[in-house]
Amino acid sequence: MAVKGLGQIDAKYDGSKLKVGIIHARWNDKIIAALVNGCISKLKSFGVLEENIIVETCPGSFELPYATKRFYEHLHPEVDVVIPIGVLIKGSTMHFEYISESVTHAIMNLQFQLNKPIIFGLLTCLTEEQALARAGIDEAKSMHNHGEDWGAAAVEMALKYE
Ligand code: RBF
Repeated sequence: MAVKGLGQIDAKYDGSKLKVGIIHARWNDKIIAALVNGCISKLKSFGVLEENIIVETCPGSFELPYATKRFYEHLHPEVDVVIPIGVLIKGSTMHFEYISESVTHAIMNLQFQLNKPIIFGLLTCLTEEQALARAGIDEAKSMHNHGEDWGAAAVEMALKYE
């Protein structure tokens, strides 16, 4: 039995009135596509309407915090929750460490600056194999698709803590 993951959902949430933003980086696009699709299908399973899911992109994960800020403040102030999605895979230089840490802190802080929920849709993986498994792609080692968790977390945060 899996121990990790969101666990049992704690209430029956009706997402039919919610507006949700998804901003995804374009690096590691195959993995991103699976995560975004998993996220969208989970949102829909809570009743979020297709027309109320706004998908936008940015170049890479480093750009996610600023893109999220401007999305909320300028492009779509009507949304209830934003899910920034990125996939960082460790390479041979220090980029991974700097981007992972700074983006994580920036997203955390942004919630308090904007007073809005922001979901942590960032995979920080040591190998491509780890990232594929966490997007539910790698059949052999497949875990569940983490994008689904982010969709469920968004609905709960938007409705319970509105
Ligand atoms: N962006 C990602 O979203 N995932 C990555 O794994 C990733 N790796 C990078 C590795 C290097 C060496 C560089 C220079 C950039 C990388 N980026 C990655 C892009 C980064 O988040 C950003 O979009 C660019 O640096 C432009 O600001």
